[in-house]
Amino acid sequence: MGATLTEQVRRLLDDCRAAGLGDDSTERLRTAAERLDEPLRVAIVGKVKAGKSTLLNALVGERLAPTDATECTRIVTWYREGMTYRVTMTPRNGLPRQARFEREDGALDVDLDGLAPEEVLHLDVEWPSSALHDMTLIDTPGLASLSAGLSEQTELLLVPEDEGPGEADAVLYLMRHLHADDSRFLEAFHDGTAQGTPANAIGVISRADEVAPGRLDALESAARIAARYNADPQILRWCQTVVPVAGLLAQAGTVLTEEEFRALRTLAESPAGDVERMLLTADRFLDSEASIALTPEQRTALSRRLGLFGVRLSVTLLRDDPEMTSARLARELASRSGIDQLRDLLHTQFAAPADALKARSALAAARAALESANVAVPDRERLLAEAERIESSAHVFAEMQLLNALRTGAVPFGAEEREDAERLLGASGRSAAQRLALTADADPESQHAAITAAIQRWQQRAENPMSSLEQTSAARVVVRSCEGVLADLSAPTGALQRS
Ligand SMILES: Nc1nc2c(ncn2[C@@H]2O[C@H](COP(=O)(O)OP(=O)(O)OP(=O)(O)O)[C@@H](O)[C@H]2O)c(=O)[nH]1
Ligand SMILES: [Mg+2]
Repeated sequence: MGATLTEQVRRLLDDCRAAGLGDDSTERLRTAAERLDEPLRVAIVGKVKAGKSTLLNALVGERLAPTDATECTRIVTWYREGMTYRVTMTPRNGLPRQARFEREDGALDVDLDGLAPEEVLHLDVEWPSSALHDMTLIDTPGLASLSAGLSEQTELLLVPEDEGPGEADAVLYLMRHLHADDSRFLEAFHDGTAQGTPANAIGVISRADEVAPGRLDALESAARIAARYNADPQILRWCQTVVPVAGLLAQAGTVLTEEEFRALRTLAESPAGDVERMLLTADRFLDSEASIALTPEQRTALSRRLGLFGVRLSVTLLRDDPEMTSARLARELASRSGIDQLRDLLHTQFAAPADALKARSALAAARAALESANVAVPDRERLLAEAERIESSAHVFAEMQLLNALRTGAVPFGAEEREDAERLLGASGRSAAQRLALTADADPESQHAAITAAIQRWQQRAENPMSSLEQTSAARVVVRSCEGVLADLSAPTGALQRS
């Protein structure tokens, strides 16, 4: 078997370093090589108060990122798996240094040692957490508004300097309000960058429980809105899919305490009429004089922890099932929050093709270093050609590129063909069953039949004299993806997953 994509890219980076492209490049190439061994980096971005830090906590499974208006929410903060609990602060001027921190109700409270948030480039949190094993998560300061643009540090994450890779391999875009300017909001991140393609971005309708205020079916409304987004070419230009997530509910689901559970039970057992009235608005819930055995402090805590929707939902669930335990309630909240679906997506869309996404970032680094190098460097042309060769020979890049082209409408197919192509290219997951829209336990014969039919279908599309040049070459890429799936299905172990 030939060298894997990662091996080829690693060799290219080594060769570039050996070619002596200059001091700046050496450092960048070294960083790029190290990145190949690291977990995938996923940045969470969105407007101010979109729910970024809350979602990060829900993904990690513990309260960690501060969610209130502490100064640390204004600093880009990396959360990565570590052997020990440690926070490193990189000041704008000066060397990185270890920072002291406390945990306030779970959330980290980092001592900036007298520096203002603006004077800190980023914080780096190392945390022993299996959730961070495959993915480093990066919390970013909220965008004040569309026109204000990205903060300098968020920009570095997403928008590469001189054509190199951004520091993040993939992005979650949180959108809270469903305004007409949503797609422009997404566009703002992508402003002319090669990195900003749908292959590495997922859109999230965050704070989904607030989509239909006061309604227990808010999450269904949010799901309908997400479905509309998923059919909107303007949105799909920028992210491969949009899902609704109620981060606060998901976070509550991971850290519901016995005390909170008891308070919710008290509410569920109080006179229904009183409870309904007090749950109409947040203000009423906090101020109500109703004779319910919860102190104002307890109500404040509940509403902060679960939101009004979460309280209402919990009360309903507890009333419906008097046997409900704290653990089951927590699971119920988490499963309704949409976080599992997002986790699955992160896995199929980011973690499974992580090597490809990282290789893509590394190739961008190599190319940037080569292009900015002195033209007199003897090996420059040869290495540029090698970068080109790796890029064009790795089918996974062709798949990503075609997915992007389909999304941006650069290759005009009808809706049905486009969906078929996207699925076969791995847009809904990279396993054979997912590409073929079969259930995971589909027997080998049906998989075989489905893939053979797909090959035939797309072969014909490629050979159809009515197909345009773009359509023909797109169809060839799809055929090649299908052939790869067929090869895996026919392999003796049968279970090799293509990457
Ligand atoms: N109802 C509801 N509230 C949420 C949800 N997610 C976050 N919030 C609340 O929204 C506020 C902001 O949440 P954060 O997670 O700090 O949002 P952020 O995007 O990190 O905010 P900045 O970093 O300040 O831009 C907090 O009061 C959260 O409790 C959600 O899913 N539902
Ligand atoms: Mg935040």
